[in-house]
Amino acid sequence: MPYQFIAAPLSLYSGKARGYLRWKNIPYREVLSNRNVYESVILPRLGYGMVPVLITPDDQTVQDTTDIIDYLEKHEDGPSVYPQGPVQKLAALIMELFGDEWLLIAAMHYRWAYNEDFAYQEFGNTAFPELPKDERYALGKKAAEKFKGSLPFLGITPKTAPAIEKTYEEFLRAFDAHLAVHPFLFGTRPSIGDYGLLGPLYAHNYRDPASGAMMEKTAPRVADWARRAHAPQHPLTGDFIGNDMVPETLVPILKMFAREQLPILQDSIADLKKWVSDNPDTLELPRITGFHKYTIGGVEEDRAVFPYPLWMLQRVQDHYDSLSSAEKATADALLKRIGAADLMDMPVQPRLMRKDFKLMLA
Ligand SMILES: N[C@@H](CCC(=O)N[C@@H](CS)C(=O)NCC(=O)O)C(=O)O
Repeated sequence: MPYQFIAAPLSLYSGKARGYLRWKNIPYREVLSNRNVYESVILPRLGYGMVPVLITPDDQTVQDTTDIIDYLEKHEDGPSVYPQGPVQKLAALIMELFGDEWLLIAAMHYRWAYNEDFAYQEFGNTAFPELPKDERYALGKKAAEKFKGSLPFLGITPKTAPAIEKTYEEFLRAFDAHLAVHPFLFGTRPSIGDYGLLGPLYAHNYRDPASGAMMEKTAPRVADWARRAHAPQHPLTGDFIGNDMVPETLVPILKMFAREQLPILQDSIADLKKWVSDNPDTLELPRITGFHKYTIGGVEEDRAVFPYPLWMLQRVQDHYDSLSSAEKATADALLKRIGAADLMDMPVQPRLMRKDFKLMLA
């Protein structure tokens, strides 16, 4: 049995892991996460509904795209998506966090502001592929309610919509300029950071028709990158740029991370601490620990506080902690330059871990 990859074309995180599976030339079979698979495979294995899911040839279940990629990096041969260079790797991990959890805001906004009907049909096509088109649409609309309903929790409201678009366009222009020089974030080989960006930028903002048209127009090189990073075949594995260099053209994007996402993460740490002192006997974290004010493109709005991104932040910090003092000095220079000097001064405490598909206190 090859690997089974349970996923869906419209799913943001499926696109991230699929791009990786294809690049790494992993033998796998994709299984559509229709209602039947959801009920008979996903729910019993995870205890809740989430895609994508990887089932290994020896029948282990792996969920969370980061865990899927790390599992395959460990168990399969071939070139790695983690740069060897300590500073490149730090920047790549930051980009994964930025794509997975911050560009998610733009991905959700554009899907529901400009592609609503398409999305309803796609939800129905995924869950009930056997039904006629209009029934798929009607049931898809019902199935999509939860996702559309999550917008205010992510801080996506009429008040923030213009700022979300402004910051997303700024990101697109910066990434387009980078891609004029390098095919991927750190050279000719895609990195874990590329796959973090691929989630929001492929399944939502490239594949959703109105968003894809906007991407082609505003940032054609980003659309081309999305096709390449998700392409079925990669004749060349490519290489990371030498000398542990972080391209100058990534600095504007890393600055966006520092300006926009870092304060959210700082607040989330404070909220985690509060949640832990309010719930001293609970080890499993809820999806939301509280609510806070966040700022996007200078506009303030209420938003839920999610502890999960702190697990990803912890990965960034653990990597930094593993560096020698000389390497730390080079990493510090980059962090200072992008306005993220605080990043290593805000440990995730208490530490988090993922166990049995749950986010827990370590
Ligand atoms: N961090 C997870 C996120 C996965 C995720 O949010 N998947 C979405 C579809 S793209 C989902 O299944 N959501 C169901 C839910 O949130 O209840 C990962 O990387 O796998």
